[in-house]
Amino acid sequence: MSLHVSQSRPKRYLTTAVAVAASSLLLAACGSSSDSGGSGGSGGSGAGKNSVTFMPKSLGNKYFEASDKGGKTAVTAFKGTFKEAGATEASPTSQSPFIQTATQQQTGAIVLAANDPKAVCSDLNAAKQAGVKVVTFDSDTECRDLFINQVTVAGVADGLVDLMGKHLNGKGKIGIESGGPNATNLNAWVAAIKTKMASKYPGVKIVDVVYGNDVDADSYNAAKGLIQSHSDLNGIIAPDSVAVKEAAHFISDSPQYKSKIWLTGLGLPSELKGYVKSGVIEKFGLWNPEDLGYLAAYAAHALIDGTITGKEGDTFTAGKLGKYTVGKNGEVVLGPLFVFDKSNVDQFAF
Ligand code: RAM
Repeated sequence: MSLHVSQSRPKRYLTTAVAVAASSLLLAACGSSSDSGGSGGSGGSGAGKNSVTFMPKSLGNKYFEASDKGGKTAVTAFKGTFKEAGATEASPTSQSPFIQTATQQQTGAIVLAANDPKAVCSDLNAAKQAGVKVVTFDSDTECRDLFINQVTVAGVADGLVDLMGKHLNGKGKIGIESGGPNATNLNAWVAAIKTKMASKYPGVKIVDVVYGNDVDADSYNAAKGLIQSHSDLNGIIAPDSVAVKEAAHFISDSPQYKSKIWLTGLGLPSELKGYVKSGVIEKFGLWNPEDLGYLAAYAAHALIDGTITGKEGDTFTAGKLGKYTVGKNGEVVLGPLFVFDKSNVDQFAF
């Protein structure tokens, strides 16, 4: 199972992550955008055919800081201009003004993780009309040229359901804690987790689904509400990096739940390793978010230079990750779900 993490990478990542985090904090004050030029741009705005504008769900989320860092590495490698634009809030409408600005600036491609599949469509369609290539990553919408999917929906659901179902020996009550209530990826995973759990572990009942909006405080309170309102709860699946981190945070603050609630989900090793060591969480899943951004940037580049149009069977090379083929519905899949636990959690920089 390859996660494309080289031995030397963690140290380098840590150094730059500090810089990325610091700049994101500054941007997060008002919601903003930032440039980093290569030779492909046509000026200070970061516009130009070879410019790629990354739009995460929100700024300040470490998961998207990692994916955007991977995107920047790729854009720098193909000598384009990298730009990141977004707001601090992951709401359905928060991405629209940034899409409009990037279109006016004639960016070559927008690479977006959609907070809401419908709310962004009129602006993305206008961008496409103006000649901008549109790639989604992490969370899809129909109005794009290509979707870079981290792991198939079934891959995420199977992995998380098996972790929980096996731990509970097929019997118990659990809740799901998600992030943004409109996000395509999260809603697809929640639906698939429900279906898979019912068919594979019918004795494990999902009693509630709560949402933390990808915000720390909301996610902490969602976990608290879920646990306190179901006294017989045995576990939580949190398929969202902010939700799983804050559920772990709440359980850590409330030791009476530590041996009672078995928590798993999708999270960053860098954010969860302390909780793994203190026994709040044993196993969780993810992919390499840096590679996701890196692949999305190369896909944008291939669309911009006409190597691909996004149709099934198109192939392109994504730098160090190698060759990828576009599958059904204009989708490219990065790889399988990777499971982290105390044996490996220290080995990853993201
Ligand atoms: C959050 C976001 C993102 C998801 C990760 C696991 O950061 O909801 O979409 O893929 O968690």
